[in-house]
Parts: sequence; structure tokens; C-alpha cells
Amino acid sequence: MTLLITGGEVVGPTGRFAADVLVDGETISALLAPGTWTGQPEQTIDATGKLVIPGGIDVHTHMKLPFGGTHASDDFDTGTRAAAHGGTTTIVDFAVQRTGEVVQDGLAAWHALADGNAHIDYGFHMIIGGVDDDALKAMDQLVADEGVTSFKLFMAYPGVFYSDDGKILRAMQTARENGATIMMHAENGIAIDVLVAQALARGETDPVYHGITRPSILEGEATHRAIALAQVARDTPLYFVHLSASEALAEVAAARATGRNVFAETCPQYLYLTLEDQLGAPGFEGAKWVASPPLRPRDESHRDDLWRGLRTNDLAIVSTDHCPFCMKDQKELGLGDFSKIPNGIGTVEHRVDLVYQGVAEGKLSVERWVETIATTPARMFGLYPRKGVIAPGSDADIVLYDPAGRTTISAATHHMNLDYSAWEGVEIAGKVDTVISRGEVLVDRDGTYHGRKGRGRYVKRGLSSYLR
Ligand code: DUC
Ligand code: ZN
Ligand code: ZN
Ligand code: ZN
Repeated sequence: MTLLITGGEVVGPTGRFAADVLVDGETISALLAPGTWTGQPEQTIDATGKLVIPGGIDVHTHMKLPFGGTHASDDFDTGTRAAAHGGTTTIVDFAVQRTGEVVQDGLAAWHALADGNAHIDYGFHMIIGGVDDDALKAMDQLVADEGVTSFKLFMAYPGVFYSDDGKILRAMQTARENGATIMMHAENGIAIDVLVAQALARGETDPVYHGITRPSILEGEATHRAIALAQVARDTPLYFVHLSASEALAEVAAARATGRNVFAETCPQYLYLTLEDQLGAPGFEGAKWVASPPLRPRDESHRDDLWRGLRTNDLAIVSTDHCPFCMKDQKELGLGDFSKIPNGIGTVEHRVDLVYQGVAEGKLSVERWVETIATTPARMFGLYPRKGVIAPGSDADIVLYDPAGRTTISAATHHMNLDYSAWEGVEIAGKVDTVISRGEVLVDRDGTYHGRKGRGRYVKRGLSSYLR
């Protein structure tokens, strides 16, 4: 099957240029000067007026994550179908080893959830919830055999996913040897738990106290500590997930300025939403935005700093931390006690649009948009050049994006298995037009969906391109 995408403007991190893109089967076979191909394609898509970009790569999703007695409401079927509608053609989800569990069993459980169910290609990171000799050996095996080359540790959630500093250091030393990347949830969970207990004792039970008991300085402190531990582990690559706070960004920027192997992502919720948005919601509605890290106060300039970090590359990637829980029966578990609200926001369908809105508002260049949502995610997590770039030989994961289109986000129209939207009514000056995964049109210009459950493949990842 040959497919020719004509008349569009191809965008990559190195620039934008007019080109026709020729797809042969599952891969891109050529980029051609417009109108110069003389063959007969079996299918042609007119991309006049559209940006032709590599399919989005969301390297932070939690399909079916067990949390607080329930599970994230999207599974690999509904979640990857929603991702595809929003122009994301690859996810890297977090397989989970819980404390006391064998790492390989956790990985097998995640394959059982995903294999045969995903609509788009997927890889796995591994959450290590119990660092011990067996888990460290398992990390080596996952890197060598399973295509899992990144491991997430938690400085938050004591008693659940939490690792103390000694465990973190040991995992970092192991990663230094096997080439893996350590991904860090940097919040001082021990201190946070004290603040949470004190708030509840005062009768402060509403959703907004979730954010008030997780102050940004405790993200900055944990970020600083993790950077120090990684230095002791001979500068093992360290990647901060869901960075939300100016204090944390300052730590990352300072480390990078001295040449350290430190990277970070942020998420749309931290770029756009604030604690005041949550405070303004009536009654228990604020639960919609309970996630960790929390939304930050408007007056502390976190959002401006994060947009700047995206421009300067101190923030390399925008992922979603997609972790949806319905209001009914899930978020409602925290009625009367904010600490029982399952943590998470569902955004996997909207990331490409939400970051493009930054382009529309003049905060980011169009090249930087592509870099932060597709190219750098691929390079950071060992998917490049198979994914993340429009180039001969790469998978034909391609999105046509219409800068003249308009998108309004609503639970009434989204595809996530979620009974509300954290982004209800948000308008985007742009629109996903056509979504192609390995040469197959999943979403066409009319919005018709042609994908199917089970077509997505597991991708074994290599080591990070940023490894030194
Ligand atoms: N944060 C969330 O909001 N949800 C799941 C895990 C996490 O770290
Ligand atoms: Zn986290
Ligand atoms: Zn510091
Ligand atoms: Zn997460």
C-alpha cells in the first residue's frame, strides 16, 4: 500500500518546509519536492494548509493504574483510542511493581492489560515500588531483554510506591551500570503526610486542601535531593516527571547549567490550570483536578516559569500523566476526606492540542511544539528514529494538523472513559485533522475512526539518545 501526502508543510525540530511525504506500507519511504513524484499512489491525502508532523508520543500514561482502592478508568482499549483521536500515536505507560511483588510479574501483568487491546503502539516504563537485590537484578534483565529502559521511583506516597534515599541511590547506581534512565516523582512524601494529617485533624477536608498540603517547596526540596543522589551515582541520567513548580525547575536549570545529566517534563495541567481554578469550583467539584503534584497557586508565577522552561529546554517534554478517575464512585471516594480522592487527571486526548495552543498564543515556536510532544520523547526514551520524526525509514506515524481549525474540549465529545473533563469548554486555535499510525489512517478528516483494538504493537525500547 502506497500513500502520498501532498501539499503540506512538514515540521520537525530543525525547521518547516514544503514537501510531499511518500509512505510505503508501514514506513515513510521518501520526502519529495512538492508535486515531483511520478508514480501512482494507491491513496492520496491532500494536506494543503496543514502541518505534517510526527505522531504525538505521550511518555507518561497510567492506563488502569491501581490507586486508592480503585483503578484508573481508561484501559488500553479506551485510553489508546482516545489518544489516537487527539493525534498521539505512541504511548509509554507505567507498568507497576508494588512493594513485595516480583518485578517481572508486574511487567507480565501490564502486558496482559495491553497486549491485544491497544489501538496505537506502546512501550512500558517500570515503576519500582520495592527496591531490593531482586528488583535491582530485575532492572538489568528488563533493560537487556524486555525493552524496558526506564524506571520510575517515588519520593512521595509513603507505604505505597515510596522509596527512601538509600533505595533511590541503589537504583540509580544500577541504572548507571545498565544504561537505564531513572524517572523521579519528586515530592517529599514524608513531610506531606504530616501536613495532610494536620489538615484533616483541623477539619480541612475539601479537595482544595490536597494542593495546600503539598506545597511547591517540597517538590523543590525533593528535586534538589534527587539531583544530589544522582551525582553520587556518577551522574546517572535523571528525568523528573510532571514537574509543576518554579522551585523544582530552578533546581533542574541549575543542574543543567553545570552540565549535569538532568532532564524534566511538565504536563498541560501545570501549564494552564491553577489552585484558584480548583478553589472556584463549587462543592466537591474541585476533586476533578486532584492530582500529584497538585495545581499551583496563580500568584506564584509557576506557569510563566514552566513556559519559559519549555523554551529554554530545561523542560524537554510535555507528557500528560494521564490518570483518569470518574467523579462517580471514584473521585467520590474522597467525599469528606480529600486524602482519599484518587489522584489524577485525564488528558491523553488533548495534549497535542493543548501544547499547540501555546504556539497559537506565541509562547512556543511550531518547531518546539513538535520537539516537545514527539521528537524529544522518542529520543529520551529509546524510540528514535523509528518514532518521533518524519524521515525515510521511520514508522509512518503522521498527524496532519490544521492551524486554521478550532477545537472545543468537552466531556460530551471526548473519547476517554471519563464522566467529566478537566478541560471542559477550553478552546484551542487548531485542530487534529488526520491521524496515521504505521501507514494506516486511524482518524480521517471527517472525524471518522478507522482504528481497532489490538492493532497497536508493543515496542521494545532502546537506551536513551541522551545517555552519556
Ligand atoms: N500522580 C497522580 O496524580 N496520579 C497517579 C500517580 C501520580 O504520581
Ligand atoms: Zn508521579
Ligand atoms: Zn538546591
Ligand atoms: Zn504519573
